[in-house]
Amino acid sequence: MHATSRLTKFAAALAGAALLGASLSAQARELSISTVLSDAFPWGQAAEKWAELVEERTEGRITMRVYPNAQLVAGDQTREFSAMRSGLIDAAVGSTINWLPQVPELNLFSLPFLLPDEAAVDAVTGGAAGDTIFAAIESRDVIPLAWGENGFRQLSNSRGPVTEPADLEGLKIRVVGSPLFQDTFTALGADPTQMSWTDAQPALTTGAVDGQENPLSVFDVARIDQVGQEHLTLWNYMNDPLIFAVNRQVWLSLDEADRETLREAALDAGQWEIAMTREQEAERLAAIQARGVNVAELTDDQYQAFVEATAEVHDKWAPRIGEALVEAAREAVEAR
Ligand code: X2X
Repeated sequence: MHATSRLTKFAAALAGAALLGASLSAQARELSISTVLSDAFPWGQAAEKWAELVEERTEGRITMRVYPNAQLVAGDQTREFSAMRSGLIDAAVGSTINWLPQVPELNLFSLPFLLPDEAAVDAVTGGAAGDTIFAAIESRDVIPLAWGENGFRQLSNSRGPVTEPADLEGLKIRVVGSPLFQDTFTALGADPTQMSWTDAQPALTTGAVDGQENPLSVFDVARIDQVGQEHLTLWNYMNDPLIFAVNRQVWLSLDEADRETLREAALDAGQWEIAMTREQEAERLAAIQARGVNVAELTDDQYQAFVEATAEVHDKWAPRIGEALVEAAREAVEAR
């Protein structure tokens, strides 16, 4: 009798503890955020900022843990979107270049010389074209929340100055993402080869490739000058926006208030990171030049020669991206 009642009390206490545990775990969440670059770069800092704001605004109830270097997809950055779509990754701050194999509309940003300056980028991401892109992502089970920016991608190589298409003749250039990049660099007479960022650095070091293209922040932080890339061309041939996003199931599992918190935090972190990336461009360029890199800026005529040499890439890719989307982007750029 005595023993039974003690047992009953013990069982009740156990059940109570389990209930408490269940309700706590229903509230406390840890979400993974994938990035390609670490917090040594603005890109990784964008993800850390998002995590920090969410943790602060949910008083620690939602923790977002950043996994840099595409480690959740074993370095294969072009699989990040699929992994997020299937739920292997909860969230990501990702580049349109890495997600475009699964979301063809994202090739828009890689159309060569479509977006000449920051105002053009903002007009596209902030307008009807940006809405279409977000809808395209959402139709693939991923909820996009905000834009960030890796930056304008500039060309570097170990061979010599590049100021006209003929200078690229035969240069082996590392590219990532999609066949669009193959087409652009082939149209310019270069020899493009596709590989991940993890593989790119050794390939530059050994001279397996002659050149690469990345924003100034990446060139600067990764010390690309130290792997023999002595020549840099500022040509703004494409901008590489980042997108903050969450897997749809994860999103649906959150209540309204938490969704709003995640969205607001992503918007704030994105704005903060875009402003920082742009502000730092001048000092990064100065640092790169101070290390002895030979920097070429294009005259209007030289720029125009690159535009003309890659016009065929627009003709080929506009139908694949969506004519209406490309047109909306062009209009936004014109009207900026
Ligand atoms: O791989 C690259 O070049 C990088 C780091 O810029 C991207 O992830 C698109």
